[in-house]
Amino acid sequence: MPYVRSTKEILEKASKEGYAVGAFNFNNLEFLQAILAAAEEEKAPVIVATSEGAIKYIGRGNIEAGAKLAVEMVKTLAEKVSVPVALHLDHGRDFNIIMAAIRAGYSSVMIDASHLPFEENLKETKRIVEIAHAVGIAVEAELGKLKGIEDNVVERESVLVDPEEARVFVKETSVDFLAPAIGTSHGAFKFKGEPVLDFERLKKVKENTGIPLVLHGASMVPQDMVELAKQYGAELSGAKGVPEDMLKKAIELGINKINIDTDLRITFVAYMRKVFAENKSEIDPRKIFDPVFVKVKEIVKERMRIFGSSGKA
Ligand code: TD4
Ligand code: CA
Ligand code: ZN
Repeated sequence: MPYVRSTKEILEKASKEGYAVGAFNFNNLEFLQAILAAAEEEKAPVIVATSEGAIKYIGRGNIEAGAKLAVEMVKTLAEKVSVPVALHLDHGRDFNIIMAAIRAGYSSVMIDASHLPFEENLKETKRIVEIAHAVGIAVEAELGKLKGIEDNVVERESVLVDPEEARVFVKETSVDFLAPAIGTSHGAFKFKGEPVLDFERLKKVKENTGIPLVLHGASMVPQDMVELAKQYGAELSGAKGVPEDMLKKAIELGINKINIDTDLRITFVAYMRKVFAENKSEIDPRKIFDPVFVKVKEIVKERMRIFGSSGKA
């Protein structure tokens, strides 16, 4: 099915029916193909996302070219599957990149001005919403900051989303989706001790806003994958992600979009290492990639089942 014009189409259904749609990051054709093959096999709606860095990478440094090629790749491949596919700009900070994505035909953009003071974040978000809505696409914004694992408790408290601010922010900006910081962070090292997410805060944000919420930094960092990578020489001590029961609880409390990048990266790296180690004289990149991307596809399928989006297309 077709590339969806606005990510809103996908997330409004998820919100009504109480499940979450995975937003999976890609930087090249093979990752994108693996994600879409997983979606097709699971009959799951899917969001594929590029960071600003991904757009630069795809465009070999040229932003306009990168955004355009990303759209072209996604549209071409979306025509060949039966599930709805949206393309999203993840963590847009640079106005020029956000505009390039909108012009190129993305289904939604994130304006990440969460590092700015509340009023400025609100103003920036409102400006992007006006432009994006004029062309019929959706906008995601962020409140609070994704924590670093070194933050102490006092700092942590101050960087998490304020539910009262969320109410005002959504009303004033008309933003379509909101990413509330509730204790996750990007990457493979999310928690120093036990994983903790602020579910009370999430619940209040949902009550105060009523719109689809987004969980960033949601990779599970499966320990078997970490062990596999380590077995073949990776240095990943202390790698830890969000447990499955916490993801499910977050979905129950109103998360409808879940961002996953690290789980794909770690699966890719673990199996690349394994394939290299086991096939020392193989020099055909296709023979190296094929078994690796089967594993990337499998991890995407697993996530779709956990998020409840399987069978929802
Ligand atoms: O928003 N994301 C994905 C972040 C992608 C970063 O890409 P660059 O390296 O190009 O900047 C997430 O929330 C993913 O969270 P995860 O838990 O998978 O790290
Ligand atoms: Ca941010
Ligand atoms: Zn993120």
